[in-house]
Amino acid sequence: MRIDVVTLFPELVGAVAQHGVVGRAISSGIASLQLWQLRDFASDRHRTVDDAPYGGGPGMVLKAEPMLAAIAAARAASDQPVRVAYVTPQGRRFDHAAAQVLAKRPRLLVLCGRYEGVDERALELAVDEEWSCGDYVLSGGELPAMVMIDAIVRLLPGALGDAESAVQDSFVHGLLDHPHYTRPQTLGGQAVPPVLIGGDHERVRKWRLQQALARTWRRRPDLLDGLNLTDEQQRLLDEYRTQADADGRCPALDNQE
Ligand code: 9WO
Repeated sequence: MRIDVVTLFPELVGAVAQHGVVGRAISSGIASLQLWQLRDFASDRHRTVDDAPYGGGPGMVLKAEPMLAAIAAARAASDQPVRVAYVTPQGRRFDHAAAQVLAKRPRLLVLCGRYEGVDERALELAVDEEWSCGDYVLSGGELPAMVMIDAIVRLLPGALGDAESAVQDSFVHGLLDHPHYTRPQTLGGQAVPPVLIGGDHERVRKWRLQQALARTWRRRPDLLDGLNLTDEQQRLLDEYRTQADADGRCPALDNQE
């Protein structure tokens, strides 16, 4: 997969390609990341990319022409067609399902805004889709672009080793992850759940699945609404809820507001 990013801070976005799973995927050729400095597409000798907003008010707006020129250059750098994505709180929520859809494409071109945003006419002319990583305002689109790149690239075939791929399974369920433990066996008076010590892989699998269901039910019941639980999952969740009713509250698993 080829990913192009238009940004005023290519070194910031490039950091995602220098570490860990994404770093390895890019050095091994599974993905490539091409960064386009928006300022290189300014046409005046001061390399101006922003201007005051029509209608007044504070801050600056990124000019349309440099953005459109950068998009044209990035688009033309490969023969394959590409969809242009803008990262903005006004976009569709970028979640794991969206990452799976985008990971099937051969190319993606991401635009990062700064200041108060991009001239709306550039977005209307060139943008095919808008993505939001969450309901907050940042100082620019670079961090959400990096979030998308990380989530997408790790899904590409061969990006994860066997051990890491197994971890992926819990998200494929659409559930929150189960808890994890490593040595020592007791810490601060807290023992590792005994089922994890016994070596019964089937009991471990069921316990982890039940923990994932319990956490999702406690913390993100909205995620369960979108799922069709298997008979086994429904049974494990019912069993947990029956026990939870008997035991009373479980603050550690509750949503912290
Ligand atoms: C600024 C602003 C000020 C008052 C009220 C609402 C406001 N929205 C913005 C705004 O969206 N500024 C953007 C900053 C301009 C373009 C890039 N910026 C950005 C992208 N901030 N946050 C994102 C973003 C993108 C994707 N997912 C989450 C946040």
